[in-house]
Amino acid sequence: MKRTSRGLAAAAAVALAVGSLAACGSSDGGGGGSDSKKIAFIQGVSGDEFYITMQCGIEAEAKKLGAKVTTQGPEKFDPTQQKPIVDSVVASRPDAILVAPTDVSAMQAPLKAASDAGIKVVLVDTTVNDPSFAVSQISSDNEGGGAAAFEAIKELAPDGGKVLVVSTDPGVSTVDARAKGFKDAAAKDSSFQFLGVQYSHNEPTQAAKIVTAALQKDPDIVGIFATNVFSAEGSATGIRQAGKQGKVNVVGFDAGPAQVKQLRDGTVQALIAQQPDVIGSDGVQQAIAALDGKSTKKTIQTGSTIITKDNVDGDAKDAVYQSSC
Ligand code: T6T
Repeated sequence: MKRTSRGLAAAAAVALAVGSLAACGSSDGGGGGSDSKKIAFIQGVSGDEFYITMQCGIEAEAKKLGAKVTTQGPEKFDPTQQKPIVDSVVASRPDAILVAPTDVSAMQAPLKAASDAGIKVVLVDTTVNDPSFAVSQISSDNEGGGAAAFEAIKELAPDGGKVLVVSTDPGVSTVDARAKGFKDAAAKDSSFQFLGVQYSHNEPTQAAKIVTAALQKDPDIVGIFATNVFSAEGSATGIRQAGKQGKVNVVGFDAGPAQVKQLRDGTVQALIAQQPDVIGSDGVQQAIAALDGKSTKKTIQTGSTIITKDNVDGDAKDAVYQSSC
């Protein structure tokens, strides 16, 4: 399976945080002198290889273009932790903010306020209900990715059966779109029974519990779609705990090192890797264009790769996310 340049291959066959709550990681990166443009990157959550890889793309591009980058992220993918980080970044007056909003509603006002304060806002990965204030939005084809995940499960379980989605939280634009893409594709095939979406709150232990409980209730589940790094990691743990390794097909979004290990050991059958580095570098380009008074692209869709055991050491090798730059 191949890495698409832009867009999914058709169903592809198969802080400075305030208060005690929101401790956050912070780092400096990128180049530029004292009068270089200042870009603040606010991750959805720190320690997630998806956002670490995005940070690497941002820092590399910023270095090329002579901009200075700072990166911060909340400890949890949670708007109550991300909002104080955004407020504090806005108070520090960067030229541009690249941000992955953790909730479509709760992050609307804080990010609009950033834009109203004259800061160029670029939405990377996730979005908000009304993103009209943003100079650009860059993300994967999340709905198409969900549909591709269903096609992958269908290829692995051609006779159909029960399928379940394990997601993070409702209100997160990306994973909601992935779950919708999967559900809509499953609805078109009467040999499959869609068991619904269950929410792990981005906690692998919770995802594992969801999967073990679901398998106790419906031991004949044929496929599980886990919508991101942590749901996939936990779903695979749940499969192992239930002794269903290789018997239930698991397709996960994202490709962190732990997920790739689970693919190699046969707990997970396919991964849909995004291009977080490209989302990041495109984000820097759009921010700089806006600051230079040039036109920007309102939306940019980046590509993805389906990784299986067959291509993980070949064509798909470079699609695996980084743990550090
Ligand atoms: O899947 C990515 C990202 O696209 C999503 O918005 C949140 O979860 C991840 O960061 C992976 O953990």
